[in-house]
Amino acid sequence: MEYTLIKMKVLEPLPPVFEKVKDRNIFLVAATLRPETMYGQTNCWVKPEIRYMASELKNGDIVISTERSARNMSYQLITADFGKMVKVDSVGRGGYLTGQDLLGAKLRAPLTSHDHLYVLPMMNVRDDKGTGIVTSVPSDSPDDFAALRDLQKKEALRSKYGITEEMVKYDPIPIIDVPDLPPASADPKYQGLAAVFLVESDKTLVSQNDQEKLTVAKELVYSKGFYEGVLRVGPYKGKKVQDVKKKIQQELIQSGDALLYFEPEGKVISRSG
Ligand code: ZZB
Repeated sequence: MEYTLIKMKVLEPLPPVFEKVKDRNIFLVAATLRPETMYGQTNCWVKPEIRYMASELKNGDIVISTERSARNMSYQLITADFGKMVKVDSVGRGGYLTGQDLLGAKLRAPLTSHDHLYVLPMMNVRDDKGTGIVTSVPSDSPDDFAALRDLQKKEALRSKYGITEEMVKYDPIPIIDVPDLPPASADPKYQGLAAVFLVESDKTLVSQNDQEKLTVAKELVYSKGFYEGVLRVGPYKGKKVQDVKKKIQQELIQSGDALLYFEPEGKVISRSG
């Protein structure tokens, strides 16, 4: 599986786990199949309980990901030596940290219209896929919209994780018109917001925990939007996603904002758990 790894730069004030590497460039890296949706990023997701690792790339950047994906990266000419991960021991506890340590961190992400965005908690982040860090595009990803809506609505959930109202004051950005989503008969406020339309029109879909319903919605957005979608923003406004997806990926790589990342298909066998 080929992913685009999006580099999201950690901004001041740095979370305490980065105290000893203040002068370095630190990035959270998120694996995505949808580089053309980066115009609509509103936040970044981690799972508080997941263990992450800090590792060093060839160019000296520090990147945060699961250890499993750091190992994968080391086989992809991203690190200085082939097959060798370089753990940065001065980050966190011997190079390791948790999602909890990253909550509320301020980031700069490429292409989005927001100057900065925040690291927020999502329960459905998996540690066995991608980097364990996910970039959030609530306009086009039902999971992202449901999880962001949970945090916006539930003060108890925010306070449990030390998330402020300011960190969740980000509306989904209409970036892609998906044919029939919403249908012409729907409220025009859903134009360019396929995932928002699907989640809000199902009154029984109440939270990020409604996984089965979210999976159905996700498949619908994928099947209708992946190739047929038309961009509403940016230099490729009016163009079909399928015609410009690769170009947008290439540009992100050229500008240093992204890397190519491959992951073996099927069940991944991890050597160190
Ligand atoms: C931005 C984005 C925008 C995504 C969108 C999806 C959508 P798949 O098909 O299940 O492989 N993702 C990546 N890593 C993880 C993880 N560790 N845990 C949970 N989710 C993860 O889906 C790959 C997508 O799953 C990735 O693409 C990422 O979210 C998320 F508009 O990145 B995506 C209809 C989906 N729309």
